[in-house]
Amino acid sequence: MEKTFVMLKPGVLQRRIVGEVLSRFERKGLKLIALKLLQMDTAMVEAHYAEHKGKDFYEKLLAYTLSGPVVAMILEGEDGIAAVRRLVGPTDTRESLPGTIRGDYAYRTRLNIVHASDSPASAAREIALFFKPEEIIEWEDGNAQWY
Ligand code: FUP
Repeated sequence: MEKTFVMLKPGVLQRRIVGEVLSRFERKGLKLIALKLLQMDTAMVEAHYAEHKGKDFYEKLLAYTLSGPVVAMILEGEDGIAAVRRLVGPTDTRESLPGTIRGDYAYRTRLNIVHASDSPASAAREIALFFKPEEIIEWEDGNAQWY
């Protein structure tokens, strides 16, 4: 089982589609083990997007991410990181096909609706940035016995 971090960006709250987007992950069968609504501050957004510092889209990405609350979560599943990235679709919204979350809900790359960890190292870093260990609840999956 692999844990991955997902963040619904401020546009999801603005559009009142938190439930819809969250249900995409649930319906696929991923297990939700941590969830919170939060308003990030500049230091936290800078830490989260440190790899993009200096790029032409960085300042706008920061401003957008700070523009309202986000919903942060940890999802768990077999090959969870890749499974979630497949559901989310490519970063560039011109390439994200209908059926993926970005393909269905996002027109612009800058406003691409969700963030999802892209590697085990990013998942570990992002989970630690957003959640304390006691906020993660490892509940029993009743379907696991049938895998
Ligand atoms: P992802 O891992 O799919 O979230 O993508 P990146 O980490 O490469 O990019 C993070 C965010 O930067 C994207 F969600 C949107 C923004 N971005 C742009 O605005 N323009 C770009 O060309 C690339 C990324």
